[in-house]
Amino acid sequence: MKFMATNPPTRSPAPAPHSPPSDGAGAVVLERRAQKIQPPQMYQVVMLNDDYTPMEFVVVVLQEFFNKDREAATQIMLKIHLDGKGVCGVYTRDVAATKVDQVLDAAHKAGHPLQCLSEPVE
Ligand code: TYC
Repeated sequence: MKFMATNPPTRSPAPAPHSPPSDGAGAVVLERRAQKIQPPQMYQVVMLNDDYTPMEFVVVVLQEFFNKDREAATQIMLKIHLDGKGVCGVYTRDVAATKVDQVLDAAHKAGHPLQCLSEPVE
């Protein structure tokens, strides 16, 4: 028996384990695959009440960092004032963390004890 490096293959090679299926005539058929990605975990920025931060400062913070109009900002501020805490907005993790930093920084610079935090949304 003679083996030559130039011998043509007698049958087509087996498809690679993860190559798309072929119809045998050279056409490739792509299978529909189930989507595997999940939406990102969202985080809510929660602001806490205190006895010292002026209401007006909280309203301005809600307008400036959470893009609320004056009416919505006032409603959220009053909810926090009455309930002890309230949600300012819902964001992806890094955006929520940035909002918290911005609020704490602005409050610190203005000499107010305003606190806020971010937490995963259920
Ligand atoms: N309780 C504050 C006051 O009476 C107002 C306030 C509202 C403070 C919301 C913080 O997150 C807050 N001046």
